[in-house]
Amino acid sequence: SMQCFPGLVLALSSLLGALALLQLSLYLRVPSRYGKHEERLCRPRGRLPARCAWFLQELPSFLVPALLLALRSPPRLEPLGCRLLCCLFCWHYFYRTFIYPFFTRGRPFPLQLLFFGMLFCIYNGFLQGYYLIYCAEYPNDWCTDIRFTSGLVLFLLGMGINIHSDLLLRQLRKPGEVTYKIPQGGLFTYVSGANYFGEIVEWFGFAIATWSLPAFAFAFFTLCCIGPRAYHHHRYYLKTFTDYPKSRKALIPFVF
Ligand code: NDX
Repeated sequence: SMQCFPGLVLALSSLLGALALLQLSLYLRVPSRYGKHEERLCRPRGRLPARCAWFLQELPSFLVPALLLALRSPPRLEPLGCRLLCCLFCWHYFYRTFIYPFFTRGRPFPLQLLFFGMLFCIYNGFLQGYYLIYCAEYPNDWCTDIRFTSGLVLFLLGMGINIHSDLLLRQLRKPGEVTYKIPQGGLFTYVSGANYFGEIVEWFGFAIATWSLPAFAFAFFTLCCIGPRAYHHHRYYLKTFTDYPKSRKALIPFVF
């Protein structure tokens, strides 16, 4: 049966870090081409309804670690920290796979990006799940360690911000509408990328709570992936709406 190969964890985490840097260099200048940054809107072929696309894309991030957790024999019961942390990861992706897509009012999503997105979710789902279930060693009182508790608080706070902000975005449209408006309320009062800010806080919280290389690599990847996107959203709003709130920042309240 499977066992822990520390070299594999190190290799996969390093590659994730390298992918993060690649993303940063690719997407600082030009945004990734989906949503408001897709140029040719009138080409329906090669795109899937947002609902199916987000479901298919995010499913592996839920399924892979959930299966790893369920299928491990003998089941890993000790310490509690490992299972709790793995469940946190699955909980986020349960939301992202089974709840978020069914309410989204987003535009159809490009198939090509869907394909890469899915590959990414398989890769990262495996890395996080494999590490937590087969490799991670925590003392039995990890649940009371300051890293676990503060990381958990950040994770929950970030998740709350992320879900609330995505809800505010959704409410900007009636069903069937695909136009863009100025987001209002919640953290959108301070930043254009409130949902992204929440997601980034969430994964840095997860990294602190697990205190692990794979989770820090993923948090860094998230930052490099959606950080630039927040900046491009911000520029798009400033260009599109002359009455866009001047004090609003791109990603980090009051800072940037
Ligand atoms: N999916 C993570 N890279 C990504 C898909 C794309 O979960 O090849 C990363 C994720 C993938 C990416 C994923 C990984 C890297 C890929 C990339 C494609 C290329 C890239 C594979 C997997 C790649 C290399 C080179 C390394 C191989 O019509 P619409 O869709 O614009 O509508 C939007 C609506 N909305 C508005 N409505 C009215 N008025 C407005 N002003 C509006 N503004 C927006 O709201 C949407 O329906 C909705 C949200 O839109 P938006 O643009 O704010 O968020 P979006 O980017 O769609 O993300 C949705 C949520 C959000 O909560 C975000 O935090 C989370 O997913 N997310 C997204 C991306 C990655 C990620 C989390 C993570 O890294 N943790």
